[in-house]
Amino acid sequence: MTDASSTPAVPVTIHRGDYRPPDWQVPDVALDFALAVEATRVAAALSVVRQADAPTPLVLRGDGLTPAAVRVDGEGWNDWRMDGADLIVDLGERTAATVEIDTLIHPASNTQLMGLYASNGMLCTQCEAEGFRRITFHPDRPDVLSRYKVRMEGDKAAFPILLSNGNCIAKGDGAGGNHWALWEDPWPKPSYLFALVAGDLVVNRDSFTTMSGREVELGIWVRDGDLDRTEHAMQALKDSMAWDERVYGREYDLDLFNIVAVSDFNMGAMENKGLNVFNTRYILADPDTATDVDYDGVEGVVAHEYFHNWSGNRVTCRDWFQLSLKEGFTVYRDQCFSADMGSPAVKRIEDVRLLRAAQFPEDAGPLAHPIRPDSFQEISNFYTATIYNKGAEIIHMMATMVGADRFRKGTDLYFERHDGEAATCEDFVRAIEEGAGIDLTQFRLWYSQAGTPRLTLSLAQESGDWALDVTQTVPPTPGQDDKQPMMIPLKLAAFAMDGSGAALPETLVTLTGATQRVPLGAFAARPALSINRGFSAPVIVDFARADGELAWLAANDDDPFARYEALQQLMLDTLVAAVSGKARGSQAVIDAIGQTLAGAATDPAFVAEAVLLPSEAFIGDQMVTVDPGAIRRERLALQAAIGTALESQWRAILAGAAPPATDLSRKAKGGRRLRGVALAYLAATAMDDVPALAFRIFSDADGMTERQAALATLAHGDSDERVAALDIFYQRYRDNPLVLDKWFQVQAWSLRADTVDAVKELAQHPDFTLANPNRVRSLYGALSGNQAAFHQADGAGYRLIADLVIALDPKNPQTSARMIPPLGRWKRFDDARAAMMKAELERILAQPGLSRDVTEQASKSLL
Ligand code: 0A1
Ligand code: ZN
Repeated sequence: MTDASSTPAVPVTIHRGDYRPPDWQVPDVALDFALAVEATRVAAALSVVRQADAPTPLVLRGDGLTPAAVRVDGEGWNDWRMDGADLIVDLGERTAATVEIDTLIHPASNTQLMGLYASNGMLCTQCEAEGFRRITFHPDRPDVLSRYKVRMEGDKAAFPILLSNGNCIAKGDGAGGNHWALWEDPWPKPSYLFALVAGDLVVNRDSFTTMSGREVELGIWVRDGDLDRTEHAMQALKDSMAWDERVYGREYDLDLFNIVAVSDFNMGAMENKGLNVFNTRYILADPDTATDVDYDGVEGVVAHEYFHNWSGNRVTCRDWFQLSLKEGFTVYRDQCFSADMGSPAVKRIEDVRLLRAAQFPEDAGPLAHPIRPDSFQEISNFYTATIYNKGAEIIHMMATMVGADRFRKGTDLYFERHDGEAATCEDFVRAIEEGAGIDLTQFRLWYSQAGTPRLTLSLAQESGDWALDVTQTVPPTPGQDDKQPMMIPLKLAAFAMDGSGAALPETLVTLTGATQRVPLGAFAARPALSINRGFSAPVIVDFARADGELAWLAANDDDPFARYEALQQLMLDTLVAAVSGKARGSQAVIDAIGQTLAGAATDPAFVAEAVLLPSEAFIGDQMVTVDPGAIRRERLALQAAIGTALESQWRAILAGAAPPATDLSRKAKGGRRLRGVALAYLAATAMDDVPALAFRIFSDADGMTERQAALATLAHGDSDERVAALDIFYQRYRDNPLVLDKWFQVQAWSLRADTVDAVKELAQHPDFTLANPNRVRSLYGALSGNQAAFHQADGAGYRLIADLVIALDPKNPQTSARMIPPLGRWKRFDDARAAMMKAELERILAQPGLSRDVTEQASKSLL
């Protein structure tokens, strides 16, 4: 039996404009847990203080709870009632009271993984956004901040380690093989930052001395056997702590910082005060089992959660409409950190690629919403690429406009002014405005208008001088038909291609009008324009440029991001022409890639990114009606042409030895990445020796980056080596869940024509389970990211995803709802596909007892 039924499907829409400050504050919370996997008793004592002028009942939110007892100021209390899932306590004329409530919860049957749940025998919590109300009755809104004292007691053998937020202030043995611990967190916090962990864990201990000389004890807690895979996370934690001091002047504020890794987790990780809880995927890494991408993921997520201590915890959100206040800013901070730790250009390319893959489609579809939404039904559905990644771009633009020093003045003011408060996006903008000295009146539209602005550019000549004409439009999105022009910081430069050296050096132009003319200066002939350098604004640029101009920029632009963009645009133009039957030859692309490869020895990481073909999905995004089959065919054809034409260069890249897997330097990682790209280009050709070559790389690999790249390449094909490699990989890693996820994933990513059937079969594999979100994502998430497979003409891909949504919803609505958006892109496809996609959404909605999460996503996806 599962308990998802506690989430009602009645679609109630919550509006940002309806915000009212809480009637009651809760300065102190004392929790007492009698822990057991099947049933845990929770005794809560809330000190409540009335904020409203007139008597008003205390509303405590609950989800699936029944109060076993209610006491007020120590006395049994009968003046309470249930209102749906919530508890209403009438406190009469009182302005303050202590309200005690006992509840009984069932961690083992909590398959939603929200609230207190069991994972691999251990107990852990996830409270953001509204999980605390599944543990005990509470206002459970982020503008109610409390000091927490947590006592927990449980079987010492089952739960030798007992952790919560803050510091452990007492512990001891209890009766019947029990032991207990008392934790206290001195910092007032909202309930979504509460955490508790109890289990059989081992720790990697270290310490960090803060800038004011305080010693902080660090602990990363994992299951026995995983300890030797925690070192990278520990290093990332220490690097993050030092970085936040250096770059933002922010110091850690407790004597203890714990991280716990759990294998069943809906998201990446959670920033609970002093006790971060992580998906194992973002903690565990060693060269044998983790790729370089995995290593970077660990570093980035550890940093992200750590940075939340200031941007999120010390200054939290007033309400969930302000989610991007903490998430956009924190993503921006972790992006800058990772850029500083590695290659800024490569990091920017990766971030922009992710934005275009995940956020641009969201902004162009039925689920589009501003980074500060106006309404929602289920807040879990709003942990989106828009809130996170577009939110980060909005902060990035502010930082670009004012420069690093003034931006720091703005953030200093923000932290100083709002420390200990639950703030709004408006508070942040005002602090930047005042601290950095800039007028952001028009810029605020980025918070309220959804949709990706589109800039249409053309060059004009005015008596020897050149100028750029810019028109901006913001497309209509659900509920927002008419848009106003935005304030857009656009970095540009212009170069003479004639060897004269004439140039307009990098300039930051702030667009404010619907049309604008930007003077470029005198050039003897049409200059090459380097536009949106460093991706200074999250916009789409329409600008027709000749292949020669793009090739020139790809080779000569002084901004590496702009070089990358020019080559990508050249590839994209070539591919879009081919898909629309207007083939124009691949020579320009081949020459530009050939030239870029000349820099492979100096900066292999950049070169590897630059020579990658745009994804099938991104090619589709350029078309009025996406033709998945033609896109796959033409992309593979271009890949094969490049593979053949530059064969000797690809083979030269693969000829040398791979850098040792233990070498995690920028150069070594780049070298491995480029080898993976070279192998993929060769594999696209029909050259006979490629399967054997890939198998040799697979077998000789001393680490997971090379091994996975070779396996993924083989998985696309039809060779005996494919079968052998998949089998060897499975046998070797069948006991390692994170690596087994990769085994599922490479098969679901496959370019083979039978991938949908393969996924269907893999879902029956004994190692497949719906209980683990990582496993679900590794199979089904990979399939819906595989454009030609998901959009297979007979609709089998759609059916498979809809079947999954229906099967998973009763167990884990949050993870189920996250699988829906790909089905909502039906407007972008031909009528036959659109009809099948809509039919699947309707079939989902016809299920009885559907969760609020899935109901909201599926019904909005049909609009
Ligand atoms: N605040 C976390 C993300 C997060 C949100 C909801 C969760 O519930 C399952 C878990 C994590 C972050 O930004 O990392
Ligand atoms: Zn976050």
